[in-house]
Amino acid sequence: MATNWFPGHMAKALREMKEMLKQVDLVIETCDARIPAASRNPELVRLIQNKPSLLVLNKEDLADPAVTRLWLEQFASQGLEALPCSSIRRLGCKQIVLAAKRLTQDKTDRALAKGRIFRPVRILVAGIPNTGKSTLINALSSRKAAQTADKPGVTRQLSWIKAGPLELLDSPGVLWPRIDSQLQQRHLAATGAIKDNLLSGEDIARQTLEELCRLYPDLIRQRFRIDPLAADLDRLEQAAVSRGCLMSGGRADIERFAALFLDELRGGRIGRISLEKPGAAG
Ligand SMILES: Nc1nc2c(ncn2[C@@H]2O[C@H](COP(=O)(O)OP(=O)(O)O)[C@@H](O)[C@H]2O)c(=O)[nH]1
Ligand SMILES: [Mg+2]
Repeated sequence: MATNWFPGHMAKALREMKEMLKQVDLVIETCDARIPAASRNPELVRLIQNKPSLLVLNKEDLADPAVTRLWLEQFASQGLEALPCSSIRRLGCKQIVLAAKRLTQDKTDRALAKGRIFRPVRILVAGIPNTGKSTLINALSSRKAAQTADKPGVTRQLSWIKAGPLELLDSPGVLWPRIDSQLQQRHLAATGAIKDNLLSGEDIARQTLEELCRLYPDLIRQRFRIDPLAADLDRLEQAAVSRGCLMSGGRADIERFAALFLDELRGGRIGRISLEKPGAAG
């Protein structure tokens, strides 16, 4: 069911974004701090490579802080400006404003030298769906100017929003036509960046639970009361039974539990979890 993978509005958004780049001083690229590899669109990265840019690792409140630190070190070593942020809690916003001003200082100074009056720093906020672009804009502008939603595909129009010294352009999330890595594809689905119906919810849940049993056994043991390290078990079924997610007759209701598990994961209720570490193969 790959019908919605690269819908027409995303292709159109990329084209429009290319046009908008001429008008902006800086691009803020948002990614999901839990999956900083899978949640960056290589086509967008290519599109903005010659523009000053700032990578925001958003939803930092849901990610493992130790792993986020590793990512920040890795991006710094690559000469890429990156900052952590929890736009929903408005944490990290001041640093973003300061970085945005610093990264565009040359341009501002040149404009002033030419005798131009003050002009706000113009910023395009771009990234894949559901990485919190609209929430970040609202946090930076201290009001609910941009529409947000816990599902991809809500922001469809490009529109400017004033935020003190900044002018922010919200944009629709853009995916790319081919995601080669199945692992990254699953990470995108598990965190809610792509619509669930692209992959089976049960498969995503089962594989992600397996992954979490390896990465965060203690969190899984605490939350689902199963043995995360026992061999040869369907842990999804075990966790469903342990949670009391049963059908009449007493068998595990795996479909219902898979949805519940993904909901808890996406909402951060299992704990602060990062699915990707720097350097790991995708
Ligand atoms: N926990 C957490 N959730 C966030 C954060 N930023 C955004 N969200 C949530 O992620 C979902 C998508 O946000 P939205 O701003 O609409 O994403 P967009 O598609 O990139 O514009 C919404 O449910 C937001 O409440 C954050 O920093 N932390
Ligand atoms: Mg949006």
